[in-house]
Amino acid sequence: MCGEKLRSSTATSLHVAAFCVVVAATIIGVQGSHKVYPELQSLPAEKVDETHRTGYHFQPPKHWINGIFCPMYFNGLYHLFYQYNPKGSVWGNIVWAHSVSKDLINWQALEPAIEATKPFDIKGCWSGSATILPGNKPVILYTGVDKHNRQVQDYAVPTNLSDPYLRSWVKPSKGNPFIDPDRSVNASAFRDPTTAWFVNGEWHTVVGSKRDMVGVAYLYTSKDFKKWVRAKEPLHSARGTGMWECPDFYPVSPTGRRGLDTSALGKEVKHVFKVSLDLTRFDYYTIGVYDKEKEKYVPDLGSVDSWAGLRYDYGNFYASKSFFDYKKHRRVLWGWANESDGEARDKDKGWAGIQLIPRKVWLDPSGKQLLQWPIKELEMLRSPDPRKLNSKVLKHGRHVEVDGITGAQADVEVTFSFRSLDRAEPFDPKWADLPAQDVCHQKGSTVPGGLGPFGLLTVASEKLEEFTPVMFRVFKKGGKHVVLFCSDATSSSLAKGLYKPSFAGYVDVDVSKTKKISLRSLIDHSVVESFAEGGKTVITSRVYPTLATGTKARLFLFNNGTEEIEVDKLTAWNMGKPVMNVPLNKGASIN
Ligand code: DQQ
Repeated sequence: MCGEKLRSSTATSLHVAAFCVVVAATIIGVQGSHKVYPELQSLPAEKVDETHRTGYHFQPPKHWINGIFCPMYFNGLYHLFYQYNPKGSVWGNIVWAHSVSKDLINWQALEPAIEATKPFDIKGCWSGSATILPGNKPVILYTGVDKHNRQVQDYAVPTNLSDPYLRSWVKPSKGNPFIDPDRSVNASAFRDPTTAWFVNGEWHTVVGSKRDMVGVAYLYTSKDFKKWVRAKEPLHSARGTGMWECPDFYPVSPTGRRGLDTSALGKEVKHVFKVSLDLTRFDYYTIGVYDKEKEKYVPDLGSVDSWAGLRYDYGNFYASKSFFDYKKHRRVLWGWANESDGEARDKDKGWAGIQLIPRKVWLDPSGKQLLQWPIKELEMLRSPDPRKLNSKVLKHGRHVEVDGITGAQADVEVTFSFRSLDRAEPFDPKWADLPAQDVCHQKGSTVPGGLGPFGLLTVASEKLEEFTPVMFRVFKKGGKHVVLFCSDATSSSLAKGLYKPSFAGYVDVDVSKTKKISLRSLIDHSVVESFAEGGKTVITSRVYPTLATGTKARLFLFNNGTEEIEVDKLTAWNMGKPVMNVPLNKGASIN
């Protein structure tokens, strides 16, 4: 994929976009958005290298995974369907793998739900979504690639609705494909139907596409969920953004944290529209209003489509999908993190790709952004005896080890405070047009500052030859302050040839009022997922330490700014290992 080409680059998103346009036009063998390695895609793993495998993130026992594509809650169980290569550790031979869980943390694996077997999906069964129809009937909408290499939209239904695990799915010949791209649609860029919603007496779904460089969400409607008609106008489109993969469209409540069913409407309800931009390989969203009469989505003023806009995660996070959890009345978001170590290493490791921890998502009281937080169920993996620190002062240039915990598999919550903002460095006006990532690259953890950099050094080796700082740095800009949040993989590994980006985003918080900032990091061997200020800004990094592995990985606190920082409160838990994709044999019951 284009992202992989850029693994060793620190290019800005815009540079990424320009680069990818050129590359995408010239590479032969790009299937959808994934680069194809014909010599590797059907090479089964001889062994599975455990060094960087995760302890509590979702992974199958081996081989390639990409994307989430279909989480759902049905009759007391959570189902996850994901794109999986049963034959190798790079993209290819994709099937819809299927796992079930009672709690979104412990998973058991079933047989694949969908494989490429029919004329309407013979060259691929790609991503899609689930909808629960009236009468409690789940249906999967997915993209099939037909024998002419056209992307068409297909459906599948469970063969036996009384099977609690929905092990077996059928793709009826009657009615498939249910959407055929007409001539005005680019049939090689037409995929990933969304969860359908019901309004004005009709079902609605959106399919991601592009027209030249215009990203498009084509809208289709149906009265009976069988015959679908394209609406005159797309639900939404935006110039210069290229292919829109995995669109997601859902309502959010203007107040509170409760999630809404995808069909929920109401005067006050806002909508979120997310796309996975193939050009940059990041997920972007806007917040806006769904005009059900005009069948249009209109982002709020200031909510920007494209890479100038908001991201769920300012790190390695793509092809995400949300679902409404009927059990807990929340909206849950899942993202996929690919590897950043290169396909040759993926082949040697025998695996590639992880699913990130599911996040509850809701609208920030400002109405201008979303908030995200790891689902509560994750806490069942926390050790009963956490390491705690209170009122610990971090002087300039100091780092302090948080001992007594496993630095490779932990959950850490910490609040930092400071007395004054006087020492905050000035924000260089030249940075205004740069992505935060580039500022973080210039102002790394070892570059001394005023108010910051301070934070955690995660997955660190004893003598700090390897470490991944998750940190804050506060700047003065006009009469205000700007908080930069970084998860910087630059020093994460002594290994050569890795992509080690200085991922970063800004946090919309007025620290002059609170003089405090909070952080939570989920550390799991080769992944660090970090949530700043209650989930206002989130960053995921993939890391491949050579020294800081397993029991050798450590965790430190640090401050490299002249302003003294106090660790008000830190709690760090070792994390346990859930049941991860142990097969659920026929006749057996889920644990
Ligand atoms: N991967 C799928 C596509 C989707 C892309 C194919 C996202 O359906 O657009 O495996 O990475």
